[in-house]
Amino acid sequence: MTRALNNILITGGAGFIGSNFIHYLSGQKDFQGRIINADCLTYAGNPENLAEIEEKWGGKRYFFVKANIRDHASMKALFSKYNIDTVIHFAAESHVDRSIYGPKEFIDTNIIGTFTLLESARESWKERDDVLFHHISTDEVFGSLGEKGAFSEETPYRPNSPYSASKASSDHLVRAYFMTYGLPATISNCSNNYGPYQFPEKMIPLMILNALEGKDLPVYGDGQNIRDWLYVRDHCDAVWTIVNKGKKGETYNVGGENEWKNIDLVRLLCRQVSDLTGRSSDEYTDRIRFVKDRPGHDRRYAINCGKIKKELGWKPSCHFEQGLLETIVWYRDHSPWVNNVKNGSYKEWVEKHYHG
Ligand code: NAD
Ligand code: TDX
Repeated sequence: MTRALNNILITGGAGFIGSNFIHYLSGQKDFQGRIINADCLTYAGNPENLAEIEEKWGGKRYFFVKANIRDHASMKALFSKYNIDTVIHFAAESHVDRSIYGPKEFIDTNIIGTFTLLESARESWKERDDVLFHHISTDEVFGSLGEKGAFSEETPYRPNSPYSASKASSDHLVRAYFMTYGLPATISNCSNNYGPYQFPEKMIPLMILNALEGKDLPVYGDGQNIRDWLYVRDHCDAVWTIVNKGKKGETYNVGGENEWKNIDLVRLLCRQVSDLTGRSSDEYTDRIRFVKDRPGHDRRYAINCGKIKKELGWKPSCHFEQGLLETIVWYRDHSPWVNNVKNGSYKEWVEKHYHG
């Protein structure tokens, strides 16, 4: 049975990866359908990221709907109004530090929200099998690695933060809906993303902006924690590959094969910023500060993405130093976006465009 792929519901499409995905999808010649972006616009949601898409396709092939995935009636109405045949579920509370200081939103959105969306899909799709629910998840569900090895699809779940526990729970729900109700579903567990439109609470954009603004660069603990970085466009490509070719009921690990100790990454970033500004690299590295560690800070993540490479033919393609440099240049050249995000005035843009 081929997949319909005519009316794609993207949840959380105004966030970092979701908006990159919508940009990516709008450039795919094999896609001629409609995109419905449902996002409740938390602090992390900024539909200004999609101003060009709105301009080009708004009301024709692109529809923004301000809606909460926890609201069953709104979700059901969306499925019916737009005849949704594919869900790509990005919406989540995504920042680990926030989950430590306020876990409730993470439980509500990541667990209850995913459950509500699954129920809406099940009720709307009934026995259809030309549909797909693709759930976006994280490598953090697997916990922390020692010095060697990498997470595979078979690695047992051992989440350590409220964020990763809530994502683990949502993964289990998606799997259960496939096993119990036969809901056509796939899951991807991806490593750390970086690139344009990332909210500047996450490490890479935070370090870029602090460096450009002459502020301190706060590295947690001893800076020896390791993350596997993936350019966001490569992630989008992996998601689209799975949505087109992934086998229902399967999970796919997605990673950059690109491990960096935090401190080494920050030093590389200092060198690249210094090349761009012409100031000495020491001016930036002198601003590195080792600060109090994150509680429960996972030591190392690394992804074995052999399955998606072998079975679906995807692989990461962006070279890290190039991707990082492009990201620095993007933040440097988008100061209105940065200012709007930092002072919250993009909310006025939202009011004007969607409530005015
Ligand atoms: P983000 O925080 O930038 O964006 C999340 C979006 O979801 C925002 O637009 C927000 O308004 C929306 N949202 C939140 N709660 C909602 C709700 N209840 N109803 C409707 N919309 C809601 O997140 P991101 O970094 O783009 O991450 C997207 C997905 O990818 C998440 O599921 C995250 O767990 C996963 N992921 C992220 C990374 C990463 O490095 N950022 C890596 C692996 C997996
Ligand atoms: O100021 C900082 N200093 C610092 O040393 C910040 C914000 C982070 N860090 C460290 C903590 C991590 O080891 O940098 C690393 C990356 O931190 P984050 O950008 O907060 O990402 P992480 O916690 O690894 O989680 C991210 O990747 C997996 C996303 O936020 C998650 O949504 C995704 O699931």
